Amino acid sequence: MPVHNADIAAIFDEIADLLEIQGANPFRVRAYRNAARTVGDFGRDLAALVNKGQALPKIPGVGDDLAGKIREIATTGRCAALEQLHKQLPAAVTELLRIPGLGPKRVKALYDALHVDTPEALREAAQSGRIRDLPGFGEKTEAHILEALKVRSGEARRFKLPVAAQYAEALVAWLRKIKGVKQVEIAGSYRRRKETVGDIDILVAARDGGPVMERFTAYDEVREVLAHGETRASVVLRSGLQVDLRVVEPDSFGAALHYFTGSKAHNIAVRKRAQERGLKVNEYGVFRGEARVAGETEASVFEAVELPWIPPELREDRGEIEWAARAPLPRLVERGDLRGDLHCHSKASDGSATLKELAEAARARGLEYLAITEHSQRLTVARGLDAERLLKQMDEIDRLNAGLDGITLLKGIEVDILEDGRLDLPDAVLGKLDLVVGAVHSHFELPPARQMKRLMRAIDHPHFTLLAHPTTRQLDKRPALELDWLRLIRHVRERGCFLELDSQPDRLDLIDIYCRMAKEEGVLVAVNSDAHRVEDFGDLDYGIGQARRGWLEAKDVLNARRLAQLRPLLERTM
Ligand code: DGT
Ligand code: CA
Ligand code: CA
Repeated sequence: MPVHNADIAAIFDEIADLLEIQGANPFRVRAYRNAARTVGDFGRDLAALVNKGQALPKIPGVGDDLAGKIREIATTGRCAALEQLHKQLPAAVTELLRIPGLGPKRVKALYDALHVDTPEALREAAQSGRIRDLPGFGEKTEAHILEALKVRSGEARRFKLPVAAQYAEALVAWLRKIKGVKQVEIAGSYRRRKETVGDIDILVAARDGGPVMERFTAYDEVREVLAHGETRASVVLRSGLQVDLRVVEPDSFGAALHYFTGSKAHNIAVRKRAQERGLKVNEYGVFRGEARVAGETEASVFEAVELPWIPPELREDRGEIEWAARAPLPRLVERGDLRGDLHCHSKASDGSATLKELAEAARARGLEYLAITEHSQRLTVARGLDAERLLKQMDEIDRLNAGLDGITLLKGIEVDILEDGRLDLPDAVLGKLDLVVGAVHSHFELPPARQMKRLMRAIDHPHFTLLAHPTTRQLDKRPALELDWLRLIRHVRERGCFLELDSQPDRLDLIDIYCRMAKEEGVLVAVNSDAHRVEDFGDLDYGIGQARRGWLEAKDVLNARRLAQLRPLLERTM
């Protein structure tokens, strides 16, 4: 591991923090702090110099002692003086220092007043409300500490969208029934359709917050009330999902909705834009001096900063503000734009429905075509099809299509991409299909260069059409493949192929940022259900959410084409 100047600076900073907590000589503390700053900003790589055997240059404020420590860190990556301090101070102190917003002064105050010397003791102190009463601390800091401890212990669970939806929608329905409640919306990452949410943020418009708070904290799913104030409360539901609730005056609802929808980065950028116009934005409204100029609706907030309303899925500060300021935003794809679905499984492999049941369910969901794409022979656990069974299924599809009204079944396969990039069925049979969906289901751990070669080779296959769940990520289970995605996407375009956005809520793959890359490179994305049961067509809503986060419009989506427009696109010409 190479040691950077920033690493040396971080060690000096931590030494300064720990010395300060110990009550060491302030000059010594300052010497470390100053050295941290100078080294952090120093123009040349100090570790590289040391490791090449060269003498350290003269650094202002760094005497012999500190220069020795720089050499030690540069060669070993460690610092005995820091390790000594770690031994002298309880582990909780180091833990506390890592919490953003807690500097050495506040850590020292916590340590002196509460004598917490383990992370458990610290958590216990926060949970029993002993931190909020210390001078200079409050409920907010206390909650912050608890949250940070959870993150550090890996306890902070994120919930997938459908799970969060299940709890949140029921709670919202219940809140809507409270007398005096004018509006209820879920804000936060949930509204931005992020694939997982850390907690649920609910916003209520009402003149009187009291009754709302009473009802909310008395909801029978509540396991623990973390905070209960006049206009805000936080609870943990039995499922472990945290819910933050805010009650605002109806006049402020739009401003509050904007604020709590976030993302934080987006909010900061909007606030900056307001400042440039002599305005102030917060959760209560937009203000010029004392005068409120907007806030009742979200659109009024955007208008005040000379922007059109920006869809929540775009609010990640990924250029949406700059874009909206100079040109109309894309009209993001909607579920109703989808004409078909190019990926599903029947009983023939690992699905639970017949072809006919799938066709009828897809038609009931407003689709006009559906590609049947069973697994291929290699995937024996999923009863993958060999050439013979696939040919038989193609005949069955012909027979079914003759009798079906309002929907057409397409002949496809989700063929395994083998370790070396070959496809798991003979070319002769692949050539007879309407489309070939290729997927990686094994050997996720190949070195990136080999993985890339494997995928490129598969895409080069003359019958290849669509790369299924391209990054292969599964939330909580498997990380995305680390590849040069720009290069791969360009290869897909050169070969006249397409990428899939698999709508299963634990995949949502293609990931938003690569959707946008595909759009910019002119590669169409198919938003598919990957249904294994008739109910799974409902997952298309989640796929659409991710597609919108990736800035996709209907024109960027392969299966937003009518069947007649789709057919020529499926013909490989390159
Ligand atoms: P999550 O819950 O981790 O999935 O993500 P969010 O985005 O729902 O974040 P959360 O629940 O912490 O806060 C909800 C929104 O409130 C967030 O998206 C923006 C706003 N917000 C929270 N803290 C701050 C802050 O310190 N500054 C600003 N400008 N906005 C904040
Ligand atoms: Ca949230
Ligand atoms: Ca929250």
